[in-house]
Amino acid sequence: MPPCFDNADAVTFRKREKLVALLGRTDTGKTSAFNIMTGLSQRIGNRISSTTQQCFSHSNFIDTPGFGDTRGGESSHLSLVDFFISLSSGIDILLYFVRFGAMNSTDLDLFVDIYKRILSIEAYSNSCLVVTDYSLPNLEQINIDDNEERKHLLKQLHENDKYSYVLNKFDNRVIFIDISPFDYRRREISKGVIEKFLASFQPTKRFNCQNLQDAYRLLRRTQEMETRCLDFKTEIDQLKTQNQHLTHLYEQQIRHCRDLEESYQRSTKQLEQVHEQTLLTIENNHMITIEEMKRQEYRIRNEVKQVRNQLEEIERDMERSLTFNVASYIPLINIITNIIELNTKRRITQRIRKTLHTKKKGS
Ligand SMILES: Nc1nc2c(ncn2[C@@H]2O[C@H](COP(=O)(O)OP(=O)(O)O)[C@@H](O)[C@H]2O)c(=O)[nH]1
Ligand SMILES: [Mg+2]
Repeated sequence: MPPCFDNADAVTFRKREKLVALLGRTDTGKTSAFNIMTGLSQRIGNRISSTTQQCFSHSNFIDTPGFGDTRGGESSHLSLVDFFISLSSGIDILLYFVRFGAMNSTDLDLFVDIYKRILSIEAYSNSCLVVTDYSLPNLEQINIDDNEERKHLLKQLHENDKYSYVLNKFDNRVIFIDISPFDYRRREISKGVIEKFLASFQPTKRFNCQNLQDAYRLLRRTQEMETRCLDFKTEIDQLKTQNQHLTHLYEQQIRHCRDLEESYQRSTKQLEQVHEQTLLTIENNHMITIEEMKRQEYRIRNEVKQVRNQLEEIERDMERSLTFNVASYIPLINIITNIIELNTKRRITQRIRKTLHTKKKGS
């Protein structure tokens, strides 16, 4: 028979029957139980990941996505609560699924979280614990109330903190089933166990799904936060990529800077060397110039000396020549003097003669 409905309006249609919701962690056997109870063959999981993605109702059973399913996250919880809220008539029985021998502290945390955060503790009185994967042979006996084996097993379970906590909340309402895909008989026994329990369990009142409004708001906010977180994550990823890019650029720039610094230092060194060489050259040139000037001065001094000597020589020569001239004129002067003397003598003689002559004439 194909499913007649998979929405809340259709579920409320069958008000006279007990409305049963199957809850629990992913992979605990909810869909398997749903299938044997409804005769449908909804896809079941593979014990690695969940298959049920949204609430699915048929007859008076509601299969739900598993809590703690990382694929759906808060959005799958939100759709579950959304679905429950839309069940205006509420839910009669909540079957909470755990696997036999596999309840650990994470499962217990999840249980507490679901009842406190989503369903509210009022839901305890409408709930029953369904332990799946019960592989021991006494499947029928273990579900009979006064059976000694059941008493013994429950005692054992109570010794385990996790089971004990759940059983106490549910007033020891617990059934054990085994919906093995390979054992038709055990599946049938399991179906009978569930039917028997549903028929016998009479909760005092329906669990009012309207109480989930707060949870809904909370989940909606959580989902918004999840979305924002995802946005942030995307932004962070982008920033990371940008950062990597910038880091790469920065490293390139650093390398470039180092190269520049090295080349600057090389250039500075070269410049210093050139400067030193220039200074040396200037100094050398200066020394050479001073030497040269000294030599020139010396040479000029010598030349001056020579000239002076020459001058002195010339002077001496001149002096000498003057003396020589004078000396050389001496004979001439003597001669001239003699001449003059002679002339004088002659004139005197002539005068005397003249005088004498005159005298002679006068006499
Ligand atoms: N042997 C055994 N296998 C089970 C039982 N319940 C579930 N499984 C297997 O566990 C896997 C997950 O079951 P499913 O119904 O999809 O779990 P859901 O995620 O809670 O709906 C499937 O491979 C089932 O065949 C059980 O009681 N006994
Ligand atoms: Mg499922």
